Amino acid sequence: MKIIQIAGYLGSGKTSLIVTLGRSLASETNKVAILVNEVGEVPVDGKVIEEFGLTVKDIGGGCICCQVAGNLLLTLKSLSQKVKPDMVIIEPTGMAVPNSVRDVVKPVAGKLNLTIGPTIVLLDTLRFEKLLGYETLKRLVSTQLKDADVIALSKVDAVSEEQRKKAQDAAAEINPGAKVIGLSTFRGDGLDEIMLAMREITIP
Ligand SMILES: Nc1nc2c(ncn2[C@@H]2O[C@H](COP(=O)(O)OP(=O)(O)OP(=O)(O)O)[C@@H](O)[C@H]2O)c(=O)[nH]1
Ligand SMILES: [Mg+2]
Repeated sequence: MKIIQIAGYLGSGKTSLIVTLGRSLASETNKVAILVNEVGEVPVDGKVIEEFGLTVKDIGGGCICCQVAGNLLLTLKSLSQKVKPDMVIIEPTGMAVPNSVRDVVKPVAGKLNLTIGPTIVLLDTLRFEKLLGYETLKRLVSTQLKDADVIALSKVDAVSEEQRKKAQDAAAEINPGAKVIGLSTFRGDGLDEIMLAMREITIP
């Protein structure tokens, strides 16, 4: 069971991407489980994804990286025993720090037979200047980007080539080691590259 995180700030396009990828991945032979963590009362994203006939386990509550860490582990344990998917895609809340989630998963990887896949962090090209402009937000968004193995510059259909380039430079400055992919879930840009990264990247 390979664990993949699709992270990024609120509204960066995580769920849209996961639903789109989930459809393609589920049409292949392997089973894909999706874990969505919602802050609010109503697990809207869980419902959205359920409509596409994929496995959803909404772990609700606060942030999976801290308060409900126990639940994340229990969820992974029951998935690995009962559902046995090849891939688990985790969408943490937009406020989560991806390495906190990885820190929860890593210690039990051997026992639960988990492979750690890439952390893919979305950077919204429509809003990146705002996000990186406010000091408090900047700290969170930069931390998210630093934890990325892959940075997806999201919504490139909605910005100019110049804006996209600026976002790419900002991403490369914060995390020069990450693979950067231009993404438009709406138009289809970058989806194949992201699928490839999900299959091929394994974190030791
Ligand atoms: N232009 C454009 N908009 C997009 C794209 N993908 C998502 N969006 C829009 O961005 C908004 C947020 O998308 P979501 O997929 O809900 O983002 P999210 O990161 O899951 O949001 P939260 O779970 O609330 O943090 C929605 O209005 C989407 O329609 C894209 O490829 N291009
Ligand atoms: Mg979402």
